[in-house]
This record gives sequence, structure tokens and C-alpha cells, in this order.
Amino acid sequence: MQQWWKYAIGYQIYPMSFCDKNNDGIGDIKGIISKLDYLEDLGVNLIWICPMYDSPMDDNGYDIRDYEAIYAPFGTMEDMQELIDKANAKGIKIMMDLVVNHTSDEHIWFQKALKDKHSPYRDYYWFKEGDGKGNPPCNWRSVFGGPVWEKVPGEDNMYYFHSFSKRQPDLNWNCPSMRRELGEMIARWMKRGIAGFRVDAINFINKDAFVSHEVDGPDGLVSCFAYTRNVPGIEKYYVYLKEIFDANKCVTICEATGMPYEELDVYVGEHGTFSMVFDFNYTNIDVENEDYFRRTNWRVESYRDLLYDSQLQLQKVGWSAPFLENHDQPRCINKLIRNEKYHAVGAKTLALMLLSLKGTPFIYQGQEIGMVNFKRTGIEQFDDLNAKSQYEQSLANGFSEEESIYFLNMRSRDNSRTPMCWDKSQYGGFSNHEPWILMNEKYPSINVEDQIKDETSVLNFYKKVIHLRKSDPAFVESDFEAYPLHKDIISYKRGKYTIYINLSDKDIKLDIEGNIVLNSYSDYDGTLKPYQGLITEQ
Ligand code: TEU
Ligand code: CA
Repeated sequence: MQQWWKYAIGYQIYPMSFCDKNNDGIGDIKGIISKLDYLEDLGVNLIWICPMYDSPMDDNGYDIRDYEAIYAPFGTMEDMQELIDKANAKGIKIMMDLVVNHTSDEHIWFQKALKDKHSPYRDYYWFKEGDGKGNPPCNWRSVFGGPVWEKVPGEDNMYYFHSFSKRQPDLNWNCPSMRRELGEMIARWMKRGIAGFRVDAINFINKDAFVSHEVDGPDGLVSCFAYTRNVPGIEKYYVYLKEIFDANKCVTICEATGMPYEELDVYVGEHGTFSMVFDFNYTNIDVENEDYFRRTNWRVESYRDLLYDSQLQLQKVGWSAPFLENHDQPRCINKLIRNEKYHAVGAKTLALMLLSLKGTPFIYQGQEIGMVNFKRTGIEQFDDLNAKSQYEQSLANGFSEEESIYFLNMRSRDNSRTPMCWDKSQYGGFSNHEPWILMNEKYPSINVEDQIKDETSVLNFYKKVIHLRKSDPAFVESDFEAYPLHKDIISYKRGKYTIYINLSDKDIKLDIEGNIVLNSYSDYDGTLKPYQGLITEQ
């Protein structure tokens, strides 16, 4: 059977920063509706929207208070229905974000669990006793810093578990009634006409035995990743999820950081739980262990080999969703185009790469106009809770304030969360009101309105590549073939097409095969110029 989502072009929306229709400084659903024509014109037809649910916004919506209400500043359930219907009418499918590793601490289940130690809702989460001497059950560090355990107020030796912030208690997937309630919630969302879900941090739902391990930082804790992420035995929970997804015909994308390829068949393919995965194995090339202050000096060759591996492993077993940016990542231009002189042309080259890979490609809002990171000068200018924690950890690991701010500017999640730049008016046409987060100062030169008019813009280049991809099913159906030619060039074949990406600022002489169908420069003279990309056809 032909699966439509394999042919789709994906686009990710960060609702807080996309378009603010009622001018209160926060993006909203009406704003997204007002840009559906823009999205249609760009050529995308599958949209993943980051969490829109009611939330205290400790982690910008990844802390859900009510799965079936909309965060008031975004709009109402009626607005959401209008968005789904209007998008569907244009042939644009909507995916919501499904956050079921944890809820907000303000979710009614958790509130009930906290208040009464005999509440059945205690079993919905992970409540454990400490050692009785004032210490929590174990010494793991949460993803956003500090211990994974938080003391239950009013009780002596009782703690609850959180992989992320202390306001995001983890759900216990062993609990049948919790699973049943989530299943019913998913079914109701599907009835509203969405295509499915991007499934958040789902590889965290199995936890290792809660025992202490060797400390790895000055805070006396140890990173929880090895004990909370991709923990063996997770398959049994994926079976439950698969039942829910299959029963409701959900199209799903698994967010799978650190996913081992040996277990791919559990995730995707004939017996897998998800339709596709976001593979991060080539994404976090610039840092180690997701710590901003552990920067790597990566070589193009190693990035290339990771990308090859990802493509080859995934096509063997199932389907992937390639991406270069998202709301947790810095802008891809800053990460991958390491010589600023070539940012503009590099943005086009990366478009050419992303859209010629195997899998359903996802473009993150602003990527299509070449938006870049935003340099901040002091910690008070950062919004994200993880920026604050990474700053603290960087200082504690011996780096200076200046160095720590540098790391945040390279990596912080605030980089991609600045408002979308629609035009060069004040606040970039995002709003008439001062935005909730600092505006990227580049909006007078990088914005949609100017780029629509400019034939040679990044935006018009994205449209061209999308058009090419849609014009030939070979980009969807043909195998990915690694075709290594040079250490600084990422080259591969897709059916009759060959793709050449120079990911360095050097001129590289190269004999190419076939006729050029797409070029991120205006010409080709036998030498691949700095950050030049080509697609040829034979
Ligand atoms: O991210 C999950 C995740 O694996 C994190 O390690 C992520 O890489 C993190 O952003 C590192 O800075 C998801 C969401 O995408 C993220 O926005 C949420 O904060 C997180 O889950 C918790 O829900
Ligand atoms: Ca608004």
C-alpha cells in the first residue's frame, strides 16, 4: 500500500513564535491559520505543531496540565478545530505533539497523587522512598540539571521522579489505568481530524533500577541518560503504544535521541511502533552528551559517515524523517556552515541536502529563509530553563562567564525560538507588541517579504528544491546509496540523481556525472566552491 506520509514534505511550527494575530506578543492559532496560504505556497503538506495544550509553561508547553484544553493565549479548542479543518481542506495534514513520558506537576492526576498517599494516582507516577537518612533513592542528574528526585511536601522520606524539570513528573507506564486514559485521549484527538503525533521523549518511558552510579560532575550526581533513555526492556511499553496507534490509525514520528540502530525494528518497519523516527545520531555532532560546554571540533568526514549510517540503517528497516533543525537545536546554518562568509549560500546547500535525503524531510520554521542564531550577552537575556541549567553547569565545570555565554549562544534552544521574521517592520511582522522572547536583530535583512520578491533568495531556493522533490517519486522511493568521493564532500546517489555537498570553505576540484538540475551557486566550473551543493541527473 502506498503510504501518503512517505511522499509528504514536513514543516515544524513552534506556536509561541510563529505568528501573533491578536498582538499580545505570543504566537497563536489564529496566527497559524493566517499563514496557511504561505505554507501551501512553500509546498509543505504535513505540519507538526509543538505543544498547544493547557500548561503552566515551565518548559514551554512540554509540561501539560490538561491534554484536552488549549493554552489560553494560543486560543481555544474551537480555534484548534478551525485550524485542523482549514488545513485539511488545503491537503495539509496536522500532527500534534504527544507528551506522555511526563505531565506537568499541575496536572490533576499529579495534584491528587501529591495530596493523598493512598490515592490511586500515586501509581500513575514514580513515587519512591529515600534511604531514610535524608537522601533520595539514587544520585542521577535530570536532563535539565539537579537531581531526578524531588521531595514530596509534607512527607518525610518520600520522593517523586522526573527525567526533565521538577515540574515534569514522569508517568509510570506499568499502570494500566494511566495507559487506558492516555489511549482514550489519543482517540479523541484523532476524531478531531489530525493525522497523528510527533511523540515526545518516548524513549525515556522505561527506567533502570533506581540505584546510584559513579558521580560524573561537580554536583555529585551522574547523568541520567544511561538509566532513563533507551533502557532495555522498553519494548514492552512500545507494544502498548502500538496497540493505541494502530487502533486509531495514527501517523507517528518518534523522537528518539540516542537510539541504538540494533533496536530499530522495535521503532519502525513492519513490526515497529512508529511510522517514522527522528534520528539524532548525526544531529548532536557539535557537542557531547547534549552538554553545551562539551563542544567537539568535528570533521566533515565524521558528520558524513554518521549521516550515511543513519540513512542506510533506517532504509534497511523502516522510514525516517530527516531534519537539520528543531526547537531544541541551534540554527543549522550556524552549526554546519562554519565560515560566516558563506551563510547565505550554505543555507541553500543545506536545503538541497535535506530535501534529497531518503525519508520524510522536516523543515523548521524560519529555516526556509535562512534564519540564524541570535547572540545574547548575559544570562538574563535567556529564556529557556535548560539555558539556565547549562550555564550553571558550565560555570561549575570551570568555564568563565564569558565562555559559558559563548556556549549558550552556540547551542541554546532560544536560538531557534526567536519569532519568525515575516517582514522588516518592527518585531518583524510577527506582532505589533513586544514579543515574549527577544527578537533576532537580523529581521531587517532576513525576512519572508523580501525573499518572496528576490528570485535568488533562500526561500525561493527552498521552493525550487521542494518542487523538484515532488516532481519525481525517485526522491521518495529510490534507495539511498553512499558515494564517498572526498573527505569534505557529502555525496550520495538517489536513483538517477547524484548529490554533491561541499561542507567546507575550500575549493575542491571534482569531476561530476550527469547534468546539473539544481545548484546552490549560479554556475559550476569544474570546482566545487565553498559550501556549494549540486544535484545532477543521469
Ligand atoms: O526533548 C527530549 C530530549 O531528548 C532532550 O534531551 C532534548 O534533546 C533537550 O532539548 C536537550 O536540550 C523533548 C522536547 O523536544 C523538548 O523540547 C522538551 O524540553 C523535552 O522533550 C521534555 O519534554
Ligand atoms: Ca497572541
